[in-house]
Amino acid sequence: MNRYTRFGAVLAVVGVLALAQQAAKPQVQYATITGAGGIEGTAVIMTLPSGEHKVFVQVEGLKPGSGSYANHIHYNDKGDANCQAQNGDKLVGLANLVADGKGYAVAFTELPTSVKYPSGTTYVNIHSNSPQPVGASIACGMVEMK
Ligand SMILES: [Cu+2]
Repeated sequence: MNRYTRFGAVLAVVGVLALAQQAAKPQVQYATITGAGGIEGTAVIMTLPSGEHKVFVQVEGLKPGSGSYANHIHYNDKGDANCQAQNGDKLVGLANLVADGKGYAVAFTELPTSVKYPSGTTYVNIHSNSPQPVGASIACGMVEMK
């Protein structure tokens, strides 16, 4: 290998690495969650190049030790799902949030590539857990592109 071919080989490797890095960049969306009684939290939705989604939800201000809370990504066919209107009649299920002794909860959900992220606006809803296991919304956040 002479100097020039070696230089060319290095350039090629750098180029491939740069492309790989670009292709591997996940897309990130997030939601700032707020609710009555000082409930607040954040959801981060990472979409990997493979189409897989990783969803992290953290919330605080729940009643300490108050059990598990259903939470979902809500959307609708019209594409205008909105927290205030609570008009997202379709949903993507997420792992339950379980309130610890301080009222904190964290949940992580991996959605397979078969789950396409809904089009239109979406929101993350946290539901009350009493008297029924999946009650009305107690906190919500619109999902925005980072
Ligand atoms: Cu829901």
